[in-house]
Amino acid sequence: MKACFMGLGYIGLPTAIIAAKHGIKVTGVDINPKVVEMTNQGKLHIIEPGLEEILQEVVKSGALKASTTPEVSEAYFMVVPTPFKGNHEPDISYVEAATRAVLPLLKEGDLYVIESTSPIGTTEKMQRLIFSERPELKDKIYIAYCPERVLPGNVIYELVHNDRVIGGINPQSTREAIKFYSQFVQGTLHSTNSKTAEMCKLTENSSRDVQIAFANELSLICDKAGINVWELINLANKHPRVNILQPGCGVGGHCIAVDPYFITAEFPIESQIIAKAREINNYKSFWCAEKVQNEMLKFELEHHRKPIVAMMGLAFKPNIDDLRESPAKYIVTKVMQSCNNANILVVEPNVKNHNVFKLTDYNEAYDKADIVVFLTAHDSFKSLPRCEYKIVLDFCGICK
Ligand code: SAJ
Repeated sequence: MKACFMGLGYIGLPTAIIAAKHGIKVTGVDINPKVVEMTNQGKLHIIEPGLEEILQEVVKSGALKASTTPEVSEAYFMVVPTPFKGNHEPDISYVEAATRAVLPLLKEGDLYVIESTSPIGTTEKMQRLIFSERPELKDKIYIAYCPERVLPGNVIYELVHNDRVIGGINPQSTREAIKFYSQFVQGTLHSTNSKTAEMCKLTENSSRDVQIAFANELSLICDKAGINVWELINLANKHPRVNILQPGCGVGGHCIAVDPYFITAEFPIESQIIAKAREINNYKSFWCAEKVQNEMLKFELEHHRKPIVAMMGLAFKPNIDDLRESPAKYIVTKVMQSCNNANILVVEPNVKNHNVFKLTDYNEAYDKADIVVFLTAHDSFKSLPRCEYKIVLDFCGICK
């Protein structure tokens, strides 16, 4: 079988590679010629442990080929970004552009699947677009939505073992899509309709956002009440039906901090909790930055000199090098702006160089600092010695 993956990003590329590894002849398409060139050379342009070896294998065997234009196939997958516009309105223009690119190639019996996180009704919208341009294909091709669920860093395992939700525009489409994914997915493939599958993806990430907001709200209350929030959550979680997540310096990445807006934009009256959770999680980053600034001011008043501050972590979550939409990066930027970059040591052990921040080794920064601010709970920070002379602001539970 031949399949065409439109988009070779964090999800499209790994999925294309795993599909190719399982005997599917894959064309991976990206508008960025550099990505195409690297992929054809067997080089990963994203960071994902273990994936480059498999890429080299499938490129060498001819199972995967990258291109800037799609090729005639039997199945087409839209795995392109769906960002939001200025007012948090979802932007599905990449999905539409990818769909238009494959439109002329579609023929009877083909499968068309959207994997990109999408607002409710996107699959039906693309169905209308396809049939308005190619009316002869009506009821002759299969159209479905199947969201990805993988966690960066564990993609190879999760692509194969996670359950998936597959929603067609009709039962035949769902069946055909299930047939395709069963070639490499060992998890259960759950069938539904396209709107439910779209909402399911948004629900999963909004649910996590709401749960993190609860933990972040507790951290604000505990800060005022003089209670250690980590101890509190640990104790509350001893209840058999309580399972609170961890507070942090805000919610980052391009999924959890984005997808809830796809619901709130369309259902502003109904989605009160979802909207509030977004607000709380955004506010937490602002609050952390203020807290650092206040501590710096206090230090200066007491010691008649400016403090040296170590900002520990830039990545959006522990043990990765991904800085996109990172609350830690936001806090570091805000603090640096407030003091003209003076005496701020920025640490990110998973990144070698950064074009904006001059990075300092974490041991060195910790040694030199008067104030240590833990922003991302990287494992490497956990082995730092405890020093009672330092002021420590722990926003991510390193010292818990
Ligand atoms: N975070 C906390 N406290 C926690 C857990 C996470 O503050 O207890 C923060 C992290 O530090 C980070 C943000 O939340 O800033 C998001 O991290 P994450 O690990 O929760 O999620 P992502 O964005 O890496 O991946 C999520 C996953 N979705 C769910 O767990 C419901 C993943 O399965 C999805 O495939 C992915 O979004 C996606 O692509 O949608």
